[in-house]
Amino acid sequence: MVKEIKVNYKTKQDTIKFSSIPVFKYQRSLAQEVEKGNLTKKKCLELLEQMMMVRALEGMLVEISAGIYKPLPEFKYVGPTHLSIGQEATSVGSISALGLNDYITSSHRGHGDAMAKGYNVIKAMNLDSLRKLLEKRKKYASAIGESLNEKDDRASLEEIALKIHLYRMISELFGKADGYCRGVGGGMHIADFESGHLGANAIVGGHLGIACGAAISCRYKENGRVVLCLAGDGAYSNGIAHESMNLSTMAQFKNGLMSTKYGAPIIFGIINNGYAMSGQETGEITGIDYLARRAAAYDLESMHAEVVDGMNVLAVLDAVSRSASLIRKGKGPVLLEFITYRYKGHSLSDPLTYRDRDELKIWTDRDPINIFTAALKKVKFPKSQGGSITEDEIKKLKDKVYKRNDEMAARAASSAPPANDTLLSYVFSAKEEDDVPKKFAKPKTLKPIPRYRRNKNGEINCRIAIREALIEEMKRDGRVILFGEDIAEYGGAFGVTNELLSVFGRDRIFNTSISESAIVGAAVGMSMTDTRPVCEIMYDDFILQAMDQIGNQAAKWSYMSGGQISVPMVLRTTIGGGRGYAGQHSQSLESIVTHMPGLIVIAPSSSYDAKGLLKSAIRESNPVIFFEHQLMYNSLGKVPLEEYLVPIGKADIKKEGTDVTIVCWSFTVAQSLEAASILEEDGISAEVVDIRTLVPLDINTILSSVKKTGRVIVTSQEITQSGFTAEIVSQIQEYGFDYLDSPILRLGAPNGVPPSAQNLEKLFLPDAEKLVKIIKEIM
Ligand SMILES: Cc1ncc(C[n+]2csc(CCOP(=O)(O)OP(=O)(O)O)c2C)c(N)n1
Repeated sequence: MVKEIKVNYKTKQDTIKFSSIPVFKYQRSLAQEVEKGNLTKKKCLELLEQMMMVRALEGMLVEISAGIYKPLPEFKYVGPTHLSIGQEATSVGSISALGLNDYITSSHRGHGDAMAKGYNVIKAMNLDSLRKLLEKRKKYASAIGESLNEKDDRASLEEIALKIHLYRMISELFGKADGYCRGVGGGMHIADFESGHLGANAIVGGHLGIACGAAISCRYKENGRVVLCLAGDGAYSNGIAHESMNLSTMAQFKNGLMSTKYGAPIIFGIINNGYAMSGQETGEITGIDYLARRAAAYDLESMHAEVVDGMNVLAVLDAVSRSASLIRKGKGPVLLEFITYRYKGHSLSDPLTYRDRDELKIWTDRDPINIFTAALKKVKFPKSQGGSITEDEIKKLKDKVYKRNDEMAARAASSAPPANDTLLSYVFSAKEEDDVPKKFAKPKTLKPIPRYRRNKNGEINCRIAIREALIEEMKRDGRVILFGEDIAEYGGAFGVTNELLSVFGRDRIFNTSISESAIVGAAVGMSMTDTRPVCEIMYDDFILQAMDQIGNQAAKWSYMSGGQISVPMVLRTTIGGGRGYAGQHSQSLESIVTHMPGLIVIAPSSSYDAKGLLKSAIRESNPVIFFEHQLMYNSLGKVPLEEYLVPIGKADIKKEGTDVTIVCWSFTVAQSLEAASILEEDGISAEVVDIRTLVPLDINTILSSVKKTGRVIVTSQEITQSGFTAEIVSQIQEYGFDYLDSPILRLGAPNGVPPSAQNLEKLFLPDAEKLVKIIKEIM
């Protein structure tokens, strides 16, 4: 397909202009807001209460760490202490501007974000939903000594819900089973998916790709939701931040290339507290004064960026409210830089030698809670709202907040830790395949679905088999969305996705920037928000660029969330050598991902398996890494016209034999079959076990074969050092030692780098002849 846009520049002299970025635009007073009717007394007290709740929670951690927290004098807190004291206005102001169904992502310093998200969801729910929520959370109500009563009014229900929220937050920090993530995530990964909190991330910047994916999901589903992505100033220098901002601002979202002109609905919020850990954003580790300047690099509207006074809850509320309404008109993304400060160090073990008291004083004089409290005391609220706020009212609110915190801390401290037998419970999601929701069950196509003719033997090549799997699943489920580098018009580096753009349109299959991290991160965020992304990374050599997103995000979120969510995404990529592409385009890096619990790893060897396994992978609830061998795309194999699935985790005996077992996967299956027929001529009967799925490994099929033959060789194109072959060898010797008549062998590539020269590449890679030679030595 020819692109809609012609590449052409008029060579006329000009200068590039950037749209300006307002700095501290908000200058209104609380009195003005109240007078205009923008803020009620109730809303103001809610803002204050939230800020106090964050301060109380974090103050508790300070005191516990110092052993002076009165309600729990003996309690030993073990865990991180990244406190946001001083930054409360940013968390509270920004999240209070969101709607009930909007999403947030947060960072290692995210207590305030989690507190505010839960709080605002409770406040925004209608009474019926609140009752339903509490019904669901009944066991937590009884854990804190509360019982639900039909006669409870809204205020009492809200109070119980807030207590439960706090109890579950503190329980998570204390490593207790009642925590939001059942105690396995801890404070740095706290998440409440039910309330739209898509998780805090301890990888600095790690969640920006996830937020971008969540926004792409919302955009695709046209659900009007906004994603607020909060991260520190340090995070915004990380590669994933740049990739995510670039991916989110891609012109195709807004210029009509896709069916709706709607910018990705995301607010990137920079919580600029002056320091990364100790590195200073301004004057030291970046070259700019305001990080908001960076927005000018990403789209022509400078992402509607603003610098906002992050110590003033009203300024934050105002900026995020305006941004959210811009976004809901399709004008996103937005970048906001909140200027704030953390009063404590990076953590409580930070000796704070890098800043002085004078600097701290400048910022403590601007304490967000004190400033807002002072303003509240001065302002005249209408009588209908209960009149002015008295000193006594504020004191009562503070007492209530601190008492509630103390009580919930005591409850959390004495609650049960997670049971030992849950140690590995949530590594993989046990979620069954879900029914396709009605809305997505019969997606429209732009033209009829192509049918691929078989040859007279009923064969198609592997490329077409994979394409058929994609087509069938895209047709079955409108939530299946494909994206990656050059997969639209170009069809991907190997032509697998050819034709799909003309059938499904750009909403369902789109090109991305060359941003491996953000591609995978977006897939994680999309899958967390109920779409079914299939992303493509051209060569598996490039997955090294995305390792955080694969290993720390995709693989871990089911576990870190305590099983709250699954991450149903597929990452397709290619492996293998034989084309002279050398060190950075022909590796077989299976073991890199098999080392990461939480990922399913598949490497089919035939057209039939590739199609059936990919379809299963797309319906799977866990993240799947799907390895396609570059040399397999043109190989023919029988594929029925009728629909079928190949189960994940089942090995397949490709040839039966009695004298020796060859365990293999992907391209080495064909080589093993070739070796088996050569051996046959010498009277050696080899059984070829194609594992098909590396994780979970069907060790039982391997062991049954070894039991029969007594001899085994494991082969793949990986280099031998620390490869997945070693894992299989180890499991055979662990569980099948008694069956063995000779040592277990392996054949991989030697421990070097794939060469380009053909003679060397041939020497480097395993083949049938090498297999035959090594097998004969043990017969
Ligand atoms: C990828 C990564 N690199 C380094 C760290 C160690 N680390 C934890 S927090 C932090 C500073 C982060 O700064 P910023 O994003 O400004 O957030 P702040 O801590 O100031 O809230 C560093 C370097 C990490 N957790 N992740």
